[in-house]
Amino acid sequence: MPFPSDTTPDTEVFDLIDREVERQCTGLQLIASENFTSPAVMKAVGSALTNKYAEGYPGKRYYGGNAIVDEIEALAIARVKSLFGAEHANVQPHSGANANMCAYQAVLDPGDTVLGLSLDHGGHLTHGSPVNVSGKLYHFVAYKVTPGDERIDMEQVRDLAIEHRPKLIVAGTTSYPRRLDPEPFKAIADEVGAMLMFDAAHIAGLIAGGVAPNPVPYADIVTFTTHKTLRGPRGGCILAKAEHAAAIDKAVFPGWQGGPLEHVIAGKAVAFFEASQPSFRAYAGQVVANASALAEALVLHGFRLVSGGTDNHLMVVDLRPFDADLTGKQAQAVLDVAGITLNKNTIPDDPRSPFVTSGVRIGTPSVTTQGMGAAEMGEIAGLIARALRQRADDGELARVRADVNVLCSRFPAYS
Ligand code: DSN
Repeated sequence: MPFPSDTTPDTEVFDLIDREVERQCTGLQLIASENFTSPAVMKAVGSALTNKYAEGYPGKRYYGGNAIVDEIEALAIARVKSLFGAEHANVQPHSGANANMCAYQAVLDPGDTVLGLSLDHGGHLTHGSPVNVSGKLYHFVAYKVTPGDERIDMEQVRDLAIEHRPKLIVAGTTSYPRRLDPEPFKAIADEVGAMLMFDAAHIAGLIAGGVAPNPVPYADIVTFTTHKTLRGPRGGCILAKAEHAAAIDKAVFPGWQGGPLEHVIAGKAVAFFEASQPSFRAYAGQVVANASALAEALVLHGFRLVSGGTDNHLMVVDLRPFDADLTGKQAQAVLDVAGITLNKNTIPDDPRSPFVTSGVRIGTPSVTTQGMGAAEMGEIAGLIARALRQRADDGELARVRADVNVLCSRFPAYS
């Protein structure tokens, strides 16, 4: 039987997709957690694998017809274990948040004590925010960055660990611009008899590319998303020491999830292959170099950077020295008009609410995928400063928008 859309194409949805592709390709994508995934990854995600139910794991499924799907999932598992040097991998989590909750379920009981980085100091909702299920199910104690250098306060982590004796310490960030070293976390975890979980969502691609330290040798469990610096499809992944393998797999299925998204798992397998290629190391290095270049250029335009700069793919910009009246919310809206997409972000101890904020977060994974380099980072800083300084002038915002178009047309994300 023909499909209805064979004769009556769904122009409504596909016109919207075309418009979104145009938005992505004609504007600057500076959200630190986004990227342009490859056509090969998108081909896998758009494949007939979406038709298949495969509850269970390779060789142990609850449905028939999974011989090929088993090979695909086994390939994804083998590739990611090899990429990060892990003993065990589960590639089924639908997202980073799911991966984290599954990891907790695998090794914690409700009410157990856990240390995690405070959300407004660069942590994640699933690191114990009171509005998230992680904060409701477990007794999270938050550590912070220091008021002085705005870097994670390892003395405080140790003091809190000694005081609260957590069962698990979570290292990991979503808006932290500095190198996250797993070794000192492991030393503290060992000192208090805690397990260590490392949430590498943001930096998985930097780790795979050899420009950030690999937490796998140190952590009991490493979780990450596959769509940020790693440049794969939207999804999550868990790596673990062999001793946690059975508990992790049980927590993912049947604990938290039902049928795995095998089309996305195929996309993950493609992304793991791509991340193992020499060119990906060059990419990861350029992401970091571009972030440094952009950070330096922003400082020259009068912005203050949280912690004074960046070691990774992102920076958090305190807008107040540039313009005391400018909020992160306004900056995000103004820059949207100018074709520059980024997100408002709290700065440590932000006096404004998380919905308003005094800062923005900027990342370089997407523009680096497009092939931009240090010269373009200088241009981008100038465009951001121009738009924000003259935000009341619609004509100037339109001129910035036109300049953004020209810049992006020189670096097409997709041919
Ligand atoms: N939404 C992700 C980010 O932007 O960092 C975290 O989940």
